[in-house]
Amino acid sequence: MNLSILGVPMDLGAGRRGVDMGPGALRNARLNATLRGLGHSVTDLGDVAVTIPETVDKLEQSGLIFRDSILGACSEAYRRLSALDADTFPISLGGDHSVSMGTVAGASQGRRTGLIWVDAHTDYNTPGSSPSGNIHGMPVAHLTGLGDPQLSSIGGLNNEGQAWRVRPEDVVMIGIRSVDPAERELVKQAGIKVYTMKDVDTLGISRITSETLERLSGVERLHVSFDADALDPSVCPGVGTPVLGGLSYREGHLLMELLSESRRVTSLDIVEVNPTLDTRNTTAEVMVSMAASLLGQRIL
Ligand code: HAR
Ligand code: MN
Ligand code: MN
Ligand code: MN
Repeated sequence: MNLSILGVPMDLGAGRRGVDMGPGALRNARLNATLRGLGHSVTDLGDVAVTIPETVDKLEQSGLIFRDSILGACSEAYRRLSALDADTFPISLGGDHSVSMGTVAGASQGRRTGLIWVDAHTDYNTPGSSPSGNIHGMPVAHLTGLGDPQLSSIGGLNNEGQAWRVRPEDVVMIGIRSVDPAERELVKQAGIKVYTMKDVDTLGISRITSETLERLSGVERLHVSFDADALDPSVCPGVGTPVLGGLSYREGHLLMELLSESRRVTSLDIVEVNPTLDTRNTTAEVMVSMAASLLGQRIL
């Protein structure tokens, strides 16, 4: 496959600094060479330019924390990715999870897209519901059309001339164990399918993956957005918002292996890797291994 890698070194959406170093940490953990070793042709597109937080006022013009700069970086990621051939598989490197407002839209090529959101958090807050005001808790809400009108229109127009959006029924979340009170109501209202950690424990990843692929059988594109905090903090310590009781190393790999076998996934994000909170780049190395499993690495 032709793979294109795009870094979005942005920590403006997170409450703690440091995920802007995620793309460097992932490249340092041999992302590109690992994927080439699996037989892929890998093009690194470099990084999107991101505003340095110290150079602007936190509330900028909009009153939402760093909204204007986040909108700028996400729009640039959208432009870079939507310019790729439809048969190129883009891998976007965060950055905090707000980068996905641009990367999912760009990777979608204006098509109906299924979104597999692997995360401890549902990231379905709006500016009105968010307890923190941090935009990395809001990307899925914006991708489905809620929240700030500019952040929810990054994807331009679809083939029918309407604003491109992810349909709530095309979103499946896996690994969830932290949802804010008002956010819970929004997730329920939207009808988003959520597999909590309780579901992972009771059903198992194998059944969850087949149900997910069945549910998303009608989409043209399929995007995996993988937040490193979905994995247990004992596996991925280098994250800004760790939550106990996460996916094991093998559960993460099994999910990626089964998705790989389906041959349906068309794009990937790796986000929320924070080298300043990590031990010896472990989190980046684990996330590179997850990407490898999604892109064809097998045990035998
Ligand atoms: N729900 C919390 C908020 O909105 C924290 C969510 C953000 N953390 C993440 N995203 N890493 O998955 O502030
Ligand atoms: Mn997230
Ligand atoms: Mn998260
Ligand atoms: Mn378990």
